[in-house]
Amino acid sequence: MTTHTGTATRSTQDWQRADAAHFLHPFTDFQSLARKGSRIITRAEGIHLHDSEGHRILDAMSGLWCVNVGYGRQELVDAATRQMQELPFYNAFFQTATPPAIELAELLAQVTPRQFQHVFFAGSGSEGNDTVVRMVRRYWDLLGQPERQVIISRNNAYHGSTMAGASLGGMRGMHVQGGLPIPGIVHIEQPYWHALGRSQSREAFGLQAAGWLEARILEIGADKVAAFIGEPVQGAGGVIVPPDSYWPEIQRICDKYGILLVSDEVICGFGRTGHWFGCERFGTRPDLMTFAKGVTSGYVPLGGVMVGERIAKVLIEQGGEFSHGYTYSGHPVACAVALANIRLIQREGLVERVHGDSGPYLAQCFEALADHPLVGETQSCGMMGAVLLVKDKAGGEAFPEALEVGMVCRGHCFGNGLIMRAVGDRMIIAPPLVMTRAQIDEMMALIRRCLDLTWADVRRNGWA
Ligand code: PXG
Repeated sequence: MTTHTGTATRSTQDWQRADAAHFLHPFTDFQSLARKGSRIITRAEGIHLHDSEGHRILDAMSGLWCVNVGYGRQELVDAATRQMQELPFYNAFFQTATPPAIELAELLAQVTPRQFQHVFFAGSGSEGNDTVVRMVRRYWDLLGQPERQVIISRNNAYHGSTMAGASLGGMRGMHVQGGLPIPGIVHIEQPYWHALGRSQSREAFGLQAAGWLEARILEIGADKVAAFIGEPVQGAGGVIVPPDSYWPEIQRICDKYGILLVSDEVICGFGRTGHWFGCERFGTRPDLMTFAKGVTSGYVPLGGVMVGERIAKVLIEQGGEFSHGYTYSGHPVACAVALANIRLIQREGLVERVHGDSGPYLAQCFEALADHPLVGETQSCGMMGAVLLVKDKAGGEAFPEALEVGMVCRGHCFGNGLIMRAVGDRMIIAPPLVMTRAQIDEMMALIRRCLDLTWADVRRNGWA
């Protein structure tokens, strides 16, 4: 089939040939992809993608956890067009600023929790987290405590792919490539009840998992610890929703030792959890908040860090120059799109909709999957959900990793017009926040069909 796009008219095979010849994809086994050929996504509207073979696909991952307002929103296109015509770029380095960057800073101060009145702009979530590392160390330096260097994170966290982002993340496969983590970053175990705490109640396990932070602080020495960072709900790690007891206890421990709390809201921010930010869902008062993705609904790249007044005051009043920043910090087109996107979220009441309607409905649908013979656990939070595929439903025993049952299921999703991600054997979704109940029904029917097909494979192969 031949596809016409904005740039060219070529056949799928032709796209795939050129792709394999020149394009090194992120997080990809290049040889394996070249053998199979990429799926070429050519256009999208609402919650659906179209590929170069004419398939229509329900995008239950919002692109990559980011297209929160759905595809094809004219308001965002218009905002970008107007800004490109008026002023496509100017920097914010040499005591200059542009109206969209200022206005976005002002609007972010309004929609984020009260302690945030300042923002540092970056181009992505990874750059945001690099900013976090430099900023917390700078903060403690300015306070005369330069020995406070250590940042504590968690196993199976994802905080990006730059040197600092990948170091903060708790993915071993990333650490072994490039000599990571960088010095001064350590990890504690994650609050994953099904894997680590099933002998106790969820709430008791939440307290135990938070206690691992206190134990590590005492081991290192509180006077050496700068900050703790975590995603309210671990996204790329498999949509792991922590017990409700976890975050308040983490906050108590950070307060007790005077340690900064960083909430990585790259996925959870801008309504994903049914609150503007995940910290509001789980009851923490972070000092720093990383954002990206949903701030522009992915239409253009933008990230950054909300800086709490505790830190902003020190940086501003005691600081001198903070030697950090990016060419695209406060990019006017990105900021103009973010402004249009946030105003659209406000106008359509998307956060309230996820909180009061679509989130609870999705939760109900996910709970209903628990009766499926393959399913060991279901979790959801706002417009995010996970289904854990297990070998033994009664005992919760996992499939051997080598069987890659999650990938088998993902294959059926691909074949049935559904984008759902597999993280090991956790099948996860994070659909656009604009999804209606009828569209949730459409998605759930596809998910159930793919689970049935996977179950049939499992039975046929004698895996359970
Ligand atoms: N923090 C969190 C919590 C993220 O999820 C980043 C930081 C980094 O953002 P950038 O914009 O630098 O990519 C992320 C990104 C996946 C997947 O496989 C998830 C992300 C990125 C790529 C793949 O689920 N999250």
